[in-house]
Amino acid sequence: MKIVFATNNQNKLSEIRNILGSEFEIVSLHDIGCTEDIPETGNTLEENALIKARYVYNKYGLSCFADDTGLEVEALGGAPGVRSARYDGITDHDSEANMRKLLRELGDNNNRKAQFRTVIALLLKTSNQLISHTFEGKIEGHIALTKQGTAGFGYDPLFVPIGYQQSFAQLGMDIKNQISHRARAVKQLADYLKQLNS
Ligand code: ITT
Repeated sequence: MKIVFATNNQNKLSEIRNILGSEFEIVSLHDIGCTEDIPETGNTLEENALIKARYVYNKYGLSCFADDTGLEVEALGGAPGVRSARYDGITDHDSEANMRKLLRELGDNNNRKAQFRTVIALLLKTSNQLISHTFEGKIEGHIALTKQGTAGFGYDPLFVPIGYQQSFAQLGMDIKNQISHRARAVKQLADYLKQLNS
């Protein structure tokens, strides 16, 4: 099955291709000639995932899915959450600046509990209808005192998943892709698509 993954984030793309395997042909925005930065104007992860999927479906008429992910830190009332990409408030997608701000905001707070949450919105074109569905995956953990490791992307050097002593950036892609928020949401997406196909 061929389906567009509406993302400009190459790290997400390779994670999802790796998790879904060869049964699905995942085409990127770049592959369909979409170079726009789709505005994420929603107030929730769900809204933003749907905005991105709808943008591609309306413009290209192709089945697609989009993922919006947030890091939710308990002591910060769930921030950065839906604002994870632009948490430092100055530049979009500057992971180093975002991580510096997160460590600054948390200071020496003992409550470092956090979770990553991914919402995937799917818009699937069938012969007679448009199917819309969302899937959610999360993983709990905590925010380390300092950055650890170099693998992964975004906040991975700061996030230690529950049951582990190392950050996602130390654990590496193979372990992250077995347990992560995105892996859990993608597993539901894959099960749903397989059951539709059968
Ligand atoms: P899209 O093109 O898919 O929108 P994006 O990078 O804007 O890509 P999100 O809005 O979903 O992605 O994610 C917000 C930020 O959260 C993102 O820029 C990363 O810094 C961070 N992030 C997302 N998924 C992550 C993960 O698995 N591990 C660490 N950080 C992550």
